Amino acid sequence: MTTVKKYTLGNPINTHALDEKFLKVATLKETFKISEERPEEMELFSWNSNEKSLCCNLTEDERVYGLGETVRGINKRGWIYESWCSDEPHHLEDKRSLYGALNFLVLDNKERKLGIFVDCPSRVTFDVGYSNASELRISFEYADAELYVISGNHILEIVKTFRKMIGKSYIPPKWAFGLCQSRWSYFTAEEVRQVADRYDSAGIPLDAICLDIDYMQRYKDFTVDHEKFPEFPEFVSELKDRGIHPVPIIDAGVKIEEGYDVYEEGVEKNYFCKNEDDSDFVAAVWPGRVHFPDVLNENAREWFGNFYGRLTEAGVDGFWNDMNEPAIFYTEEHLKGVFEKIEDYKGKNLDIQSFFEFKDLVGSVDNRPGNYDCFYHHMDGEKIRHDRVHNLYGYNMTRAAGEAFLSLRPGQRTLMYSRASYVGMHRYGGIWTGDNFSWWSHILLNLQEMPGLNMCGFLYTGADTGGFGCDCTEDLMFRWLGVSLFTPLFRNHSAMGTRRQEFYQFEHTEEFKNLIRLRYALIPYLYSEFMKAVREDEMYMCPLAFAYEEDERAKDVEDQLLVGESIMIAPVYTQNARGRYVHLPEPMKLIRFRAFDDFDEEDLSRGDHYISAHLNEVLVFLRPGHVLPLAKPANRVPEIDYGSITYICNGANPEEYELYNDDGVSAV
Ligand code: MIG
Repeated sequence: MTTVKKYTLGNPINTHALDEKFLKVATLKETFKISEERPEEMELFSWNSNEKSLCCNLTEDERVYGLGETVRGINKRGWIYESWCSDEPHHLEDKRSLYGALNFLVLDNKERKLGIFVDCPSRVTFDVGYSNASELRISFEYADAELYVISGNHILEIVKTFRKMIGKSYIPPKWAFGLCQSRWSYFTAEEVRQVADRYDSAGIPLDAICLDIDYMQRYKDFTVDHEKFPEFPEFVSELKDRGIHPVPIIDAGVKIEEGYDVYEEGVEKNYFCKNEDDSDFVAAVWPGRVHFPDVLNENAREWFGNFYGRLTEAGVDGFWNDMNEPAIFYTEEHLKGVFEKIEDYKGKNLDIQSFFEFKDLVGSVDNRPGNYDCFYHHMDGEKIRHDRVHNLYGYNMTRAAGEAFLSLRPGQRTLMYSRASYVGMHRYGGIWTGDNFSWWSHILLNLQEMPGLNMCGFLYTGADTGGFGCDCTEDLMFRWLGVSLFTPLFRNHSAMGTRRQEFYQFEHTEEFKNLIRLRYALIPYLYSEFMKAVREDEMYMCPLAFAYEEDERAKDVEDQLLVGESIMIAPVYTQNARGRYVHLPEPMKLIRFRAFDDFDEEDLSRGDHYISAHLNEVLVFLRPGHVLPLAKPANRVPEIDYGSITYICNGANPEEYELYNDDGVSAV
């Protein structure tokens, strides 16, 4: 049994984080207005009105989970995080924000288990025992928020209640569980064809290829460069006929260009974000100067969403939404000031002070905080400054698409994943975890980011496998598969200028082929578990701390996860390591996979074990009383033969496993 209490702080903005259906049926136990006059009603928190912060004690043994995709471990304690959607490619431990703003945490100590959701779309700071080791301090820039406190006996129960509150997770088409190959710099249709050809000739399964900004005409949304991608609809059907889905990117900024109809219509209808004087706000991103569609405004959202139809009409059935924090290279106004000031430095002897001033002046034009308090939205009949609602932008861009798909592709699923997010967006799409690097530490980060996302309903997620920035090495790519063979979104993506990392580029292509085929053999299991997690509001990837609450040792495990009901993964993520220690909270069967039909099995007792794994081996641990179905792989997801399924069993029978399947494309 869980109970939910709601507290109100100031005048909250309706964020649409909670599901309207839930709000209609729910009987929140009690609701309180947070105020200093009645502090006894706060119970858990004390409110400090000078600092605009809520404070609660953390006991010594308390663990804190959640906050979506952020740096550092699964247990968030000991660092300070800011909920502020940021275009932050350096996912390093000194960062406080990445792309998402997912303000849900679970506190876990022996006496209490609590879920806390802070529904607030402006900047919120979570000081999780950073300033004071025994305090959780939640500070607001604008103290207008709704706060939900869920108490219960088990972490998983609390997560489930929260998930019921925020509504059902987005379901992608089933083909989106196949491999997607991506790279920023597939410049022509011919290059994309070659990628497909090389996968096919290497015998490596593939279901999708992403089209990055290179397919557009001068980075203009909803356009196609007809010289480099001639006869686009024919190109799309050619790829789809061979079972490969092209997945184009859409950016948040709309290029300012005479004759470009998206721009012209948006200006005419007043659908772009505004300056204070109601002229259209100018920022710059890829195409240079852009306007931002005001997706927080209902009419503008509908208008923007309908443009996805230009691509769905051409046969496209999947998209990714980028730069929707929104990222800003510079604002027109600020840049003007910078150019003026630069004059002062000309011909000057730049000494230690003036040199660094100069460097800051020029080097800090992008994504600066000041870029976000100078433009406005028209939302629910009100003019609202962007910084008050910043964290809702990416959510609403994705919602624009999701709502439009209902009429553009009725009854059908459309693939959609976004970079920025807020709670509630999980009803419209998944997310990828943005610009990581080909670093060993980012394999672990990939794993550690998954639980926080699942807690907020983002089940269709994954990282850029092999790393986005810098040069990928073969051993790193092999080890990364220890995680990403199991994430619902399985995409190999890399940045322009980095070493090519399509799986056929490596020396041991055959071994990669075997492991990708293993992924396809696992899809009946992964898809079943994903769909069950959607239907039952459960975790798809779950920390041991949630599943084995009585096991003190399991609570410290930061590098293993349960995937669905049957298996645990424990990837090797250290360079040159030939294995790793694994903690088994119960006796399990180790399956050391080299291919779907080439593996060894070993029964292991509860406790810690050193497990060796060659580069081409992926470790899976089968829980007692469970089975793992494996199909004969195919080159495309729809061709997987469910008649061929065999089971690896650990003290259970295949009949006990509930396999879920459907046509994979109709809306469910
Ligand atoms: O500023 O479209 O995260 O996946 O390849 C970079 C180019 C813009 C950022 C995305 C990345 C994508 C890249 N984009």
